[in-house]
Amino acid sequence: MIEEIKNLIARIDTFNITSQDDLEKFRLTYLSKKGSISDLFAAFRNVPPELKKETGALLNKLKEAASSKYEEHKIKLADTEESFKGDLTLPAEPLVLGSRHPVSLIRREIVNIFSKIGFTVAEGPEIEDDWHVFTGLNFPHEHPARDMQDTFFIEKDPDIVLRTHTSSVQVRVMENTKPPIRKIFPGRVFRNEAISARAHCIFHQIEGLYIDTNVSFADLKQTLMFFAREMFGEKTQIRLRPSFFPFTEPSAEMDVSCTICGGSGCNVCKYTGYLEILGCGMVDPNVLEASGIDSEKFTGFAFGMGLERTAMLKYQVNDLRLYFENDVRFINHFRSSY
Ligand code: 2U9
Repeated sequence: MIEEIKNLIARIDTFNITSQDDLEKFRLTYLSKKGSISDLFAAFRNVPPELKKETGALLNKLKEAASSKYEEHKIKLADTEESFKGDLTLPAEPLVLGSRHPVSLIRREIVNIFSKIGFTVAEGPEIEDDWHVFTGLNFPHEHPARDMQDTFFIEKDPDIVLRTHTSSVQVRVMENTKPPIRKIFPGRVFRNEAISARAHCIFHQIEGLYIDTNVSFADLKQTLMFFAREMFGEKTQIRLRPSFFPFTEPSAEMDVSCTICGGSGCNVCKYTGYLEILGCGMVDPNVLEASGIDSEKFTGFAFGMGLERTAMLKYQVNDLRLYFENDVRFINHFRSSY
């Protein structure tokens, strides 16, 4: 059997493969189930024990020689025109290109706008502890946002939650950075809500934080005006309405003049001329102190907006669920944008 294997190795070496037919003949002769190598492996069972080691090694060498010669010629032949059986006159398969998700487009646009006035991006964990999501942000212990209805808790440890806002990243930055701080915080957030056209249990936010000496409400207003005009056009008007958030004092909600009618009134803005876009305010001194920032020396402003909501205003797509279904027919509407 040893001689037979050696002969086969030599024959494989000299076997001439110049066409697909030769390649198939080679495969059938040596490598197929009914080929000679398979027969030899079957016969190996009857080889006396003292010859098994030498015969086995040679058999493996034979198989390796045949397989590598086959693969090498298969690739070579695939590259030659002779092997091509298709019709070169047929039109090419269309290239299926992906496109950016509208939420990614909005995120990029907002990041670019704020980067023009010195804001840089910071990101942080989606799974957080109670301190960074609530306590460090001046949420009283009995605040309804902590309720199981609003927050996803980890069953085994109620101290661990899925963040309900990206403000937790701001707390982390304040703990680790000395002012001045001028950052924006994009990210995914989670709230225990039933899914509908207007609400989803996962959505995206972008928040901003500016802390320095002498930061005033006028700075906040000017920054947000700059943002609104860059985002929605230079004729955009803004309107601030008083509001309340545990982490800012005073707090406000900002509207922009309607992106459809420009403020004259239409059914999108319900004839008010304005659309709500974000919340904002001066960072509460308790929040600064909780993260080790001297509230006598420093003041700051913060703001936050939902990316899906901003995309809705910009692209006039009013069903939130569309942003999460990843239907390419929806996504491809945004192919030419930006
Ligand atoms: C720190 C201090 C202050 C961030 C702010 C809002 C107002 C706000 C909502 C808009 C729509 C969230 O996506 S939404 O539901 N956000 O109204 N966010 S001020 O204030 C902070 C954050 C962190 C340390």
